[in-house]
Parts: sequence; structure tokens; C-alpha cells
Amino acid sequence: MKKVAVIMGSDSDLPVLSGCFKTLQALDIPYEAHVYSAHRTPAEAAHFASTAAENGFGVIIAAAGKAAHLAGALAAQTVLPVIGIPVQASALDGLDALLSTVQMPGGIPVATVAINGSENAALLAAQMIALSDDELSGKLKALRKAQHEAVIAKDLALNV
Ligand code: RP5
Repeated sequence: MKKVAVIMGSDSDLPVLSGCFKTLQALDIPYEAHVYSAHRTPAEAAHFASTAAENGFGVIIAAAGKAAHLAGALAAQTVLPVIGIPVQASALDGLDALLSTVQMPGGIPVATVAINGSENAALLAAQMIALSDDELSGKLKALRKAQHEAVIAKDLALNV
């Protein structure tokens, strides 16, 4: 199975990524996590992205806050799909990172999830990997079924 790369702009982003790691682990998806900054270590970030495909990665998840150029900077170096997680890390509550991540120029797409939406980033990465992995696709369908049943149970339990 292709690996998922989880890149964060700073180790201060780590708490936001716990949902991402838990989801990847629950689905038995191999992943690697690294700190690479688009601004502080631009050469290392570019090198990682430009060699990611040959190193067995299928998707890159990039989490960054403030003027969050990480996802776009990685996407510029590879044709692997890149999923951006805008991180709430400043006085602007993540709106800065959301706009920096989502407003990519034409030609270099980044699939952007919600501010701090790291679990959805992992699920979206899983769905991409599952395009060529029937077992993983089955696990994702089972998750959806469990989610559906949980909401039905909550509806039945509602006593107002
Ligand atoms: C961004 O700046 C990082 O992704 C982080 O969200 C934010 C703050 O980084 P630190 O100053 O905490 O290292 O590049």
C-alpha cells in the first residue's frame, strides 16, 4: 500500500494532527510524519515533495498555520495529491491559514479541509489510496455504516 506523508510546518502543529494519526492508524495505513516549513526549511520541504512519489508515498497531507504556504509549496514539487489542513495558530483563529491554503493559483491544486480538520484529511487521503485498494475501500464503507447507525441511534434516543 502507498504511504501517506503527514507534513507539519512546526512541531507546535502536532496536537491538531492527533485525529489524523488516530484515523490513519485505525485504517492500518502506513504513514510518515515530518516537520518541514515552507519558510524556515524551504529546500528540505521541496526535496521531500519532489522525491515523495519515488519514496512510496501516494498522498501528502500538509498542516500549517498563519501564512500557511506549506501545502502549496509541496504541491508545486509533485503531482501527488496534496491535502492542506489550515491550522488555528494565530490571532486570526485560522482564517489566515484557511485562505492561504485554499486560494491556490490555477494549475497547482490543494484539496483543503476545514480549519484543524485533520481527521477529514486522513479520511480523504484514505479514500484516495482506496481507489486502488479494495480492502481499504471496504473499511471506509464499514466506517460510513457505523457512522450512519450511530446517528440513527441518537435520533431514536432523543427524548424531547
Ligand atoms: C506555521 O507557523 C506553523 O505551521 C505553525 O502553525 C505556525 C507557528 O509556528 P511556531 O512559531 O509555533 O513554530 O509555519
